[in-house]
Amino acid sequence: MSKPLEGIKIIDFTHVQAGPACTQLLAWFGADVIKVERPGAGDVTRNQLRHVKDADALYFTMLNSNKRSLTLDTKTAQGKEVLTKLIQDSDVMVENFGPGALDRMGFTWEHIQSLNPGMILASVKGFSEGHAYEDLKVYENVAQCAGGAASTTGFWDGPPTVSAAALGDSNTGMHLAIGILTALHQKIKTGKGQKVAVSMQDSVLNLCRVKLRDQQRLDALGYLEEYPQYPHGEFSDVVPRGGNAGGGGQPGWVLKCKGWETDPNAYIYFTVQGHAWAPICKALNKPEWIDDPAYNTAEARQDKIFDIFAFIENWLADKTKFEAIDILRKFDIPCAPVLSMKEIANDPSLRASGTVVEVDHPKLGKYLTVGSPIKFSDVTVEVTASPLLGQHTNEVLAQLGYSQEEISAMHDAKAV
Ligand code: CAO
Repeated sequence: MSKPLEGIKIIDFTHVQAGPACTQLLAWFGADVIKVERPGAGDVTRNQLRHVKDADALYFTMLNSNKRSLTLDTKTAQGKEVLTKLIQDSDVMVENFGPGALDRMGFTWEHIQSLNPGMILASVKGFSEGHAYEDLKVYENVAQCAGGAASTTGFWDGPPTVSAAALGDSNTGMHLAIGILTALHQKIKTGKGQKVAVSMQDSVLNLCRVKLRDQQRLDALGYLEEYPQYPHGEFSDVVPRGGNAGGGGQPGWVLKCKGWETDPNAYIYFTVQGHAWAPICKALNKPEWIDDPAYNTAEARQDKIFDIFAFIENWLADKTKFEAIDILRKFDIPCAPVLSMKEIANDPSLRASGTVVEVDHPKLGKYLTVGSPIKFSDVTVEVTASPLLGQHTNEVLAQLGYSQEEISAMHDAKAV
């Protein structure tokens, strides 16, 4: 069966994580993604944190599956000529170079449009065009700090904290993918391409939307009732770090289970969802709390929520996280075990759903990667190995119409 994006040609001029995460997604869904890399070097992540000598690092293989690799020195005249042909022959070009790099290479948006009016140019930058910091180069944690995530993550008595989730990188790539698909859809109607730009700061902030909500509530009220600082602690004039609080209006916390003294992940997340109060009391064997006015509303529970969590931890003391969830799930309580990466890697459900997949790589051997988190009823996503550096150079050049002699000359001139 053909894939949904089959026939869409994408020049993948991306590196590190933000751009490659976007183009990998499009490649899974069938686009022909040609990764353009500098001859001899390639994407810097091919070499970063290698654990097998002479084999591409997992950082690269896990972000570049299902693509083809073309080496091209786009600063040489021949390289520019090949890139020009590629632009004329493609639907989308994705890039996440430092600010101004594409212009310095000679491929301004105006020039790209003149070469191919249908071209969609999709860019990731740290900050949006016109922003006071638009000239800055940006990596993941920088974006988390600039987008409001770090200031609102962590505990109130600790420093701003970055998340392990790639809110700045892969998250921005996912935003860009949505932008590209939207532009492709518009092109069906107008026949025209356009520029799609996503900044890492904006993408982080988009996920921190509820914290901007909280800032406005704090400005108006002087307190935030769902934060651990309420009612006993102090609020300043900025949204505080709330530790492991729910943030969405349902109080919750990470609670210790049996074995927490030695296992750093022997915890569950427990949510005291308002309308689940009666089942929670039943599960905890505390029926007298169900109708007790000191407990039976969210407002009444607020000033003793940490006493309630302490009571639940006491209940959890002789149960592993998995035993606890097996009991709590019968009462419809929103909760989950804190899973370690090792548990996730070996989780049979994640393997069965194709979310964790094993891939065979010619040099690296078998490795695990995260497959498509998006599931379709009519599309099967197969994850194939990432390309070796320049693996498809000759093939792509031949498809662009170059003869074997011309291709050999380009190799000799080190343009590819
Ligand atoms: N042939 C010839 N030159 C090439 C090339 C090729 N195939 N591919 C890249 N280059 C050149 C660029 O043209 C650029 O040259 P100039 O600076 O001389 O004009 C040069 O390589 C460096 O590119 P860069 O600025 O993108 O790379 P960097 O390592 O200095 O910075 C990064 C990396 C990620 C900080 C920067 O690219 C950036 O800020 N990108 C935008 C934000 C982003 O995506 N960050 C997330 C990365 S994931 O954590």
